[in-house]
Amino acid sequence: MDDDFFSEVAEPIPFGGLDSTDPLAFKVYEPDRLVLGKRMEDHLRIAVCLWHSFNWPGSDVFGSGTFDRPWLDPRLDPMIAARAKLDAAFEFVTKLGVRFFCFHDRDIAPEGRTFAETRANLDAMIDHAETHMARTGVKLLWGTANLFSHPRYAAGAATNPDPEVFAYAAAQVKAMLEATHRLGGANYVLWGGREGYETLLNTDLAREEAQLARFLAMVAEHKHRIGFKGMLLIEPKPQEPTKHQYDYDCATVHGFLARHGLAGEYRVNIEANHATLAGHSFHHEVAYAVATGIFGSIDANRGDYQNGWDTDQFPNSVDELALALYEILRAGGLTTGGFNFDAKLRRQSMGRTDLFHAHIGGIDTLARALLVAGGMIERGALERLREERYAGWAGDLGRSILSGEVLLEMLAGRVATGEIDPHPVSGRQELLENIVNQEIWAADRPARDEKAAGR
Ligand code: XUL
Ligand code: CO
Repeated sequence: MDDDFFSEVAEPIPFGGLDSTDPLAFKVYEPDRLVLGKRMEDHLRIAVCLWHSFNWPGSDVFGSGTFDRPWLDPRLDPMIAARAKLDAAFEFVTKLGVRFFCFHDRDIAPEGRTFAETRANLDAMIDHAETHMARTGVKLLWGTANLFSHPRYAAGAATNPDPEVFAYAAAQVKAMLEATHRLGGANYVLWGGREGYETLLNTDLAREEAQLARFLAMVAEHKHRIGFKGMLLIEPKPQEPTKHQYDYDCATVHGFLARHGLAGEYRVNIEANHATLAGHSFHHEVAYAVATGIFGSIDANRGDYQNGWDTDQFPNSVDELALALYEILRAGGLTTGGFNFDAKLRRQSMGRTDLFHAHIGGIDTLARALLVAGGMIERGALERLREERYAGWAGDLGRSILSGEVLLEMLAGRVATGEIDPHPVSGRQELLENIVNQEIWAADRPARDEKAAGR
């Protein structure tokens, strides 16, 4: 097999600017460009995922793989194929010029006939990944274990009715958590692949919740035992593959963590399309996680508003990403997290170069959204209007209510005398939306022009 999988693409993808006609150049993303005093690359911490981009052949439930991926040829020896896949992925990531990648254990190492053989495959491939990382400087945003593809996990992993499956999943997560630690991963992700149910008729909800809590407590304990300093992240999703997934959305995960004393141990990896499948906006999920202190990282893939399933498309809406980025920047920006493209090409995008087009478009969309969000923060109009809206809570009445000094009876007395007599005020939603749109239409405008205009 050839060892140059992307020979059509120059290294690394250059910045061409908005007037560029080169499809293999970034139009907006300039890693060194400063936004709010920080480099774009450091703001966004972009990652390529191995699962969808290198491990998936372009199959769907109605048809087989369509993609030109020589490393996925089923006639190859599984370990030779695994090495070629990782070589291709590192060639891609370095040519794209991003700093991070993400993977499941099964994305890089095939399952063996026994657990010991599977472990040996993983160890050999982690060695191979370590060599590539040392050579290229590419870092691991997160590692995770695939606890959903093998038939043993058909009824869930931690929430399986059979404790032996729980134990098997525990062994698999232990291995992958240690591998992530060894590679210096910034986070470890737990997406509850099949932690949910198909029918309540055979499901004991209370028991399964207790099992999941026990599992997550064991993972946190092991993290501390081995000295892994990265963040543990749960990835909410409401359904698919199961009819109902327990980690439904950020609020559900937050309540679960609080109920089981795990609140300090886990944060969330929010996937844009999972938010919309849960009936929320991506903006809502990010804002909720920030407000409750559990925001961790992002899987940036979007859905299609026409479909009710996880289409996992590369992001292309500046409007939607800008609102999410605004919340992230307001909260001080990403720490251990990043923007991972857990996204799939469409099945007809068969060529290897299509992977570049998809990532270049997604990264440019993110970069443009970052400029918009940075402008919203810099000009501060939205924040000022929000603060004005709550100004009463900084006054005597607001403070005395929140401090617990006043009782229902005392408030009722002041209302009865007419001393307290509220007058509704405008929420000014359309004004706020106009401010956001103005930023979107003028994202490249430097802040000083704005100041000169006296806004
Ligand atoms: C599935 C999904 C996964 C997780 C990692 O919908 O998003 O790729 O991100 O297991
Ligand atoms: Co994901």
